[in-house]
Amino acid sequence: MAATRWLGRDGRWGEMISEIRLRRARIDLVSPFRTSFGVETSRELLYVEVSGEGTTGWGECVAMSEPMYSSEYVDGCESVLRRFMLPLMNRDTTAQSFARAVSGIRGHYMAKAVLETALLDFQLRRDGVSLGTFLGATQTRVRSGVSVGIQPSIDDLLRVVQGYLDDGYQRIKLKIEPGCDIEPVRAVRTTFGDELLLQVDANSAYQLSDAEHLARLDEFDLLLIEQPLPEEQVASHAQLSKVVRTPICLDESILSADVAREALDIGACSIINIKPGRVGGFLEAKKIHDLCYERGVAVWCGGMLETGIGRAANLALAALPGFTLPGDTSASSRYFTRDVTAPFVLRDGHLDVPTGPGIGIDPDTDYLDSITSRSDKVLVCDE
Ligand code: SMG
Ligand code: MG
Repeated sequence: MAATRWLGRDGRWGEMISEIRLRRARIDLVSPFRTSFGVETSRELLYVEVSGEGTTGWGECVAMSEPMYSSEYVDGCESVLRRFMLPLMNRDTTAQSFARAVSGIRGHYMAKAVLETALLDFQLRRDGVSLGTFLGATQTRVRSGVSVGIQPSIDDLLRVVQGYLDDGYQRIKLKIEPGCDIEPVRAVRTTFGDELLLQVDANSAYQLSDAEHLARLDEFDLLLIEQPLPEEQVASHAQLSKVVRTPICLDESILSADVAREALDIGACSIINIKPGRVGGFLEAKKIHDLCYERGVAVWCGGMLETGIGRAANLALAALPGFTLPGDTSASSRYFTRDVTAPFVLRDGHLDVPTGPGIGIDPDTDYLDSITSRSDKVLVCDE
């Protein structure tokens, strides 16, 4: 292929994009993951690969196969990428210019994020800069927490939690739902003691009328209650926080830095779970971090059952100074028997932040190909 170099706005020569691919794959989870909205037994994957001049940038879409966590789902992401986002691309589109170009498309944060991340990875690899350095990381490793799905019985729950603590996880998050909340939390707190960093996540399963019930969690000294009420009911979370003493953390509701600012201004939450995929990408995620850091609001990095590609990028973000709480950044073995990259391994309760260019890790292409159902060239730029 002819050499395609371009003079970037920064005055430096860089490689142009010659090809974009959408890859669909599927990977089984080591155990079913049950939340208040459903059970995941495998992960439907959508990767975006941006290539040019021998460099490939990767993005992993965080959307699930069904629109149960939020309105987005993986087939929908692929569709909106193909119909409305990829047509906005040029050979010299950057993550930053892409973010501006798609700002007029409402919603579809997870679709925006996967392409923006692949573009960012592409340009950072080209420039030899790690994502962590680009974002302003100050930590070389991050404390790992683990998200524990709803279990069939309290005995099962205690066994699973014990296993994760034996692995070295520094914080436990319990998924809860109405009818499965106070007693499991009590059992975990009683069994593992007051020192355990413990929090819960309801994935929007409660109503404001459950406020008194949720206040019963106060006695367990939790770090936070994550997203108790529906995504749209930001103001109701402010009401709830007047009844419940445990800090409220928002996940699904926080779709942008503007929403984060408003939520903090009205007292809807005092902690924020930042997921780049949920807010349209790393550029917006960094804005939320910076806003919270300025205000002294703690943040932590959420997870969406990512494979190594998405996990590597999340770790770079989680290394920013405002990420003072352990995230749902668990080891590869918590999710998969074999990850698509070299596995992320827990060492002393931490995961290392990749230091190589871009996201700092490459997929094992043979293995990835073996779980791939299709890989489509969607944009080819020929001289
Ligand atoms: O990646 O460890 C992970 C999953 C963490 O609980 C987790 N994610 O609401 O925060 C959340 C959920 C969303 C995905 S549930 C299938
Ligand atoms: Mg959550």
